[in-house]
Amino acid sequence: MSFLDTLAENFRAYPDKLALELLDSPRQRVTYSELESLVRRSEYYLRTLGFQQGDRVALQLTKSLEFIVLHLATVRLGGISLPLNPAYPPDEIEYFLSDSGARFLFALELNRIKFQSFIHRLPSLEHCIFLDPDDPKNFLAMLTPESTPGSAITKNAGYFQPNQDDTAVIIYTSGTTGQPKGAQITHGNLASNLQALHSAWGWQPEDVLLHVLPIFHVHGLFVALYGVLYAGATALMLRDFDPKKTLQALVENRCSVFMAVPTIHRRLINMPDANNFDLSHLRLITSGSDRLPDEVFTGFQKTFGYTLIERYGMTETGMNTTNPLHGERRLGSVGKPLPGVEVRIADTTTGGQLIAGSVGEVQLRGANIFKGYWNQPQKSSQAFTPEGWFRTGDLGFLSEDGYLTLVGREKDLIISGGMNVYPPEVERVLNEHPDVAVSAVIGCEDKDWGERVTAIVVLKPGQHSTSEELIRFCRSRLAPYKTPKVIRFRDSLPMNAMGKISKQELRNQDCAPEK
Ligand code: MCA
Repeated sequence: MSFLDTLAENFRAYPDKLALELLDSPRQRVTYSELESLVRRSEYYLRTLGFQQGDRVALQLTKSLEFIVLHLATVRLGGISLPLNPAYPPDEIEYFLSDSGARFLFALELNRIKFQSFIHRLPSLEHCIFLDPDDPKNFLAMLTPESTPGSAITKNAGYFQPNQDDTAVIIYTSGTTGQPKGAQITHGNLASNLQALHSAWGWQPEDVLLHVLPIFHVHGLFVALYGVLYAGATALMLRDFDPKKTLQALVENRCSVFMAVPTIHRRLINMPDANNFDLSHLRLITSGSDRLPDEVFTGFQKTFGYTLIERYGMTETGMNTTNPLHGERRLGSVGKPLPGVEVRIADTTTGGQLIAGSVGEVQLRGANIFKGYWNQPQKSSQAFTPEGWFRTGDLGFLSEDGYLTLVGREKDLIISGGMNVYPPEVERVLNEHPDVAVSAVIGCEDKDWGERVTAIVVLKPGQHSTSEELIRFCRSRLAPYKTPKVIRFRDSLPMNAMGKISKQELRNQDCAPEK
């Protein structure tokens, strides 16, 4: 059964039940039947614009009902949804739209002028619709039954019946080389991963999840939001994360499920009055997207009396492993493979499989693994071993009893607040600055972000750019979370024996230990 089948069943099974509520202003709430009718009207609207199966629909919107409804309408019509971070600057957006060949774009009204500077360069982009989800006369209000007569719910009204291999969503990920790549997530990937998580985490229709994550990533979109819709449960959503509002909402609404990244969990336990919040009604609290530091694991236990469930996933694979809901939630480990997911540890030189306890590359197989990068056959095949194992680039080991522990990465990657930052992408931007001779970007340990994006820059002779100027330059070309938080200047960069910049030496010298 596809996710779309389960969603359709839940539309029928829980017509009057609250499906989604956005707790921020403007407050929006819909039952399952209201959600279905908004999705159908959006499908009708897209069809009147000439939508065809396989069309790519880009969404660069804030976390809103508009985003969710348009996203669901796209996949139910057999299209490919392209969720985009609203903070991406125009250069990055132009690349995503052009690479994916998007035919539709829904973007924020306030970005209209920015988009107008490049839209004419995108021949496949036929429809740009600018919305303001904060306006009461917004897009959804315009989709009345009268304006969308063909969307009336009939018993036999259909939706796309996907093959396992049909792409449902493309999520762009950066990389260590070249431009970002569009990971194609198929209907088969979604169904298998949702089913696995449903049983591992004991999802129930009675569950109420507090949703504080962005919905343009796998974590917030599939693990949290789809998790709710798949279970016929309820999602209460905050657009932005705020520790106080989060604790209040968890308690006031007696939520049963909460999912977050370590930066968020740390900020919750650091609230001065955290002890006053009784979270004992929560049955499932997970942590992912970044390594969970030991002190956050134990701090959460001490403050809230709850042992966090750390799990491990990637954009290309969805969720791979989790600590158990019932059983030992092991400190420092990301748990055991989910049903249907195979995990092996491979020697980084020979590629041979290693025994328990030995550190090597984590490799994965299963119906959860993506089918490849959009229009990138070579990069797609490089992502797999000849035997079909997906190479994660993460280093780890399995214990005798099957728990996976991650110990590092083979690839040059920084994870800041749960967001992946690829240093070469930041270096490329810095090196474009006329005053910069060369730069190297590293992640320094940071109590709040996990890792802090730090750039070491060598200026051209006679140039005097300041760190503020270079940060401003990066801000205009990169999403804010990729922009270095710190820039240090040096006369030269240390080289290793291979003649490459030694990032390890830079980390030793330039990441001053935090007090
Ligand atoms: C915001 N800023 C950041 C980050 N987020 N800087 C570095 N790293 C970040 N992650 C910057 C802003 O640009 C701003 O900079 C300043 O920090 C404060 O912004 P604000 O919006 O207030 O940030 P925040 O609300 O404090 O956000 C922190 C956050 C957020 C809540 C931890 O980053 C977040 O929601 N992270 C979760 C990301 C996530 O869901 N990742 C999943 C992808 P300035 O002041 O200069 O303007 S990974 C995934 O999906 C895989 C499959 C998995 O396993 O989960």
